[in-house]
Amino acid sequence: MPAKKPLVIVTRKLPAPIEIRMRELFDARFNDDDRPMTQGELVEAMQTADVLVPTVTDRIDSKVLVRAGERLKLIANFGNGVDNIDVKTALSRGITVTNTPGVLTEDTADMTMALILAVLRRVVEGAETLEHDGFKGWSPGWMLGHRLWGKRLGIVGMGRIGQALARRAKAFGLQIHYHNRKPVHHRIEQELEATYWDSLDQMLARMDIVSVNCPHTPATFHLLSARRLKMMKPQAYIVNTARGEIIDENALARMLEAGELAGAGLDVFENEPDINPKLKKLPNVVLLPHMASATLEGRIDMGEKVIVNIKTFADGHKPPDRVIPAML
Ligand code: 8YV
Repeated sequence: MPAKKPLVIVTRKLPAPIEIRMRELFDARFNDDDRPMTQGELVEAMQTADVLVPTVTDRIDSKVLVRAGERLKLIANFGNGVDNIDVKTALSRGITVTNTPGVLTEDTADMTMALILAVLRRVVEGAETLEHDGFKGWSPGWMLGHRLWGKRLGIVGMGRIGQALARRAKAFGLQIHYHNRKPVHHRIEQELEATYWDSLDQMLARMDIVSVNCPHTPATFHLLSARRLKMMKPQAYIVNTARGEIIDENALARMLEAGELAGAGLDVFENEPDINPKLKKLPNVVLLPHMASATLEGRIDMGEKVIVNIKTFADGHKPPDRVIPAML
């Protein structure tokens, strides 16, 4: 990294306080109109910059990485998930990769809880009925949803977000179950009164609600495959605020349509921004446009993390949020 201010290219528009601070610290170039970069523009940026700050909408694959310039030494991702980056290829070319863990946890857990509530209690359907003048008066059978209290929630991936969701869900009277590569510390398990399932298949078959909260890696692509989705109870619900690729979206849409699952709350999709048209037509589904972590506070915290990672790296130290192969 040169002694002068590093040339930092940010691919999307970030909150003003972050861009101002970046301007003070770095030779920073921004994307004022916020249009996603093409692969060609990304290559151009990677040939010019010392540091690239991409987001989930940038595909940093091996094709663009092999064309990166000599001076590109850091990819400081504005985001927690790094499935948009071929990290192995980056590392093999001497490029450090960082992300923004920890600061989106509470917001994402809030939205996951909101989706659980929305789907089981038909919140969106109810609001839409009013919008379309469909409320003709109360009746005992009007808009019946399902009670959360006492139901079993199976969390797939008990990392920071999974645990934050579990804390909220416990307060709503849900019983916490989880599948993870390994059990969490017994003190956390005790606090959450959580039950660990070594076998994802076994857990899925017994849950009333399943929430996906693990990262998308080659090992978790279609983790919820058609075969596994079929193991779920037809009365069960599924919620995903992690990555669309973790669920076989076509299989899910088919099953929801056929009534083989009760409903779904989805904030993420396999081919964003495209959404399986079948999903859009279903009444028992709440769809959100990848906004689980979208709070101003969260975006500023993410930007702060990006700045700390770049500054530490530029000062010759190891940035705190390095992505290492064991995380992939
Ligand atoms: C962010 C996310 O909005 O950080 C992540 O992994 O999925 C999102 O919540 C997005 O990644 C920003 O790049």
